[in-house]
Amino acid sequence: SGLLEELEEALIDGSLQWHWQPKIDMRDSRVLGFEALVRWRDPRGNDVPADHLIQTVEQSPLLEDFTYHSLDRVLEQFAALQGALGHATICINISARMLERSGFVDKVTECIARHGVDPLRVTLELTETALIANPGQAKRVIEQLQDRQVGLSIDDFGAGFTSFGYLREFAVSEIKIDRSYIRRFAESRFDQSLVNSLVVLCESLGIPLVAEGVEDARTRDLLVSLGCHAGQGYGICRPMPYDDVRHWIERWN
Ligand code: G
Ligand code: G
Ligand code: MN
Ligand code: NA
Repeated sequence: SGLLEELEEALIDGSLQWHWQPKIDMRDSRVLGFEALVRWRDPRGNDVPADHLIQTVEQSPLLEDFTYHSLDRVLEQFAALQGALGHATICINISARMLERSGFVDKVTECIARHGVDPLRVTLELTETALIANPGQAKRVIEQLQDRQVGLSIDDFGAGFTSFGYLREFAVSEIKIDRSYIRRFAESRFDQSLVNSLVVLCESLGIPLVAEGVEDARTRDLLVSLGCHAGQGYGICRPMPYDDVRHWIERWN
């Protein structure tokens, strides 16, 4: 398709951008880290929705090139900002299919090292459906990533047919509750109960829990009162162009 050819070009000309969205401790607003989210304006000047872009890439032979390009770009930018970032970490979304590709862990580690970044400050975000598709393979790769001190976040937790079993199987370093549970949070007893249970579960397992899609102060306060302290969302800060991050940190602190 035309989109693929243009994307192939974008991997060379550097026109793909990553916006950064902060994740904070909602009790004191301390910055915990950032999630990198791809943004792309095609050659005709139209913004291509990220979900469409990712779906197209995932079904194409470009997936590997795109993934290593994204790691390279985001880690390069993270390294350049390290002095201003304190202890903040970087979360990079990775398509689950990448777990099946040979050399994935080596290439990730190599890229982190090449940019002089501490692997403890890098987290890969995967959706749970990925892990369920091929649990044996996923487990091996995740263990290797853990050995190399790279974090693993389960994105959109609860969005699919969640099996809690893999929390037992996989060394997970963060769980992100799917936005759908946070959206009607203030009105929904069910969603509050679910988050409450996840808080208890994650505390006893020692896994940090993050609420995504926090859009207003009421939701934020309620999450904190239920013990969910880490949050991300438009009500805290929208994803911003990389070039704005340094200035944003200075003003936020
Ligand atoms: O930023 P936005 O909400 O439009 O993102 C839409 C979807 O695209 C989300 O599911 C998000 O996880 C995914 N996504 C955004 N950036 C990246 C990226 O760099 N790599 C991968 N694999 N997925 C991404
Ligand atoms: O699938 P994933 O969780 O990676 O998707 C992240 C997407 O969610 C990004 O496209 C980002 O732009 C979007 N996002 C971030 N904060 C909010 C929010 O508060 N509300 C909504 N609706 N989307 C958000
Ligand atoms: Mn994500
Ligand atoms: Na998510």
